[in-house]
Amino acid sequence: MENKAQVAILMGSDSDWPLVVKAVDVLNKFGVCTDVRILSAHRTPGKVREYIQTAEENGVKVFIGAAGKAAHLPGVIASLTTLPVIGIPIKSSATGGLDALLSIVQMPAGIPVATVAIDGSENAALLAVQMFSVTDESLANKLAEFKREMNDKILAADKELQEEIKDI
Ligand code: RP5
Repeated sequence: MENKAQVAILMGSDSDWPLVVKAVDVLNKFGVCTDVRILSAHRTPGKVREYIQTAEENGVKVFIGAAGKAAHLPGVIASLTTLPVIGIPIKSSATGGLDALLSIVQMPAGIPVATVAIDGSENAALLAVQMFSVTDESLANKLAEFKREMNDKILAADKELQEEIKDI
């Protein structure tokens, strides 16, 4: 396990990585350390159980689980820990990711999984950052700056649009 990882990210298959890497990028940008593993609720159930226990012992505070199809990984992680779990439904089949979304979001009472949009890796990472920012002022400041930048970007795009359409 990566030393001092605060967030453990598990994905069910290497085919999920092109989406999951976006979450890793966001967490890196905010200086949040990650441990990233390919472990499957269905194909390597024993290893998932073992990993969750080790991750907790090593100080991980938030889990992110990414999976497609019958996406049980985030729910299984949540069944094995009391730490917050964020699920990313991955679009990987004929149903456009709806299968994964419903598999992740429809958790039974008592075992919550915070579910982001289909392929919503960036938001999963930002949600984890927000959780840490509750007790970390420097992260809270970075998030505020991130939001200011988004705000400015949209306003700049709007200004440009107004210029473009004024003579139509
Ligand atoms: C899930 O099934 C994985 O998370 C992946 O999104 C999907 C397809 O897996 P592969 O067949 O590409 O390994 O378990």
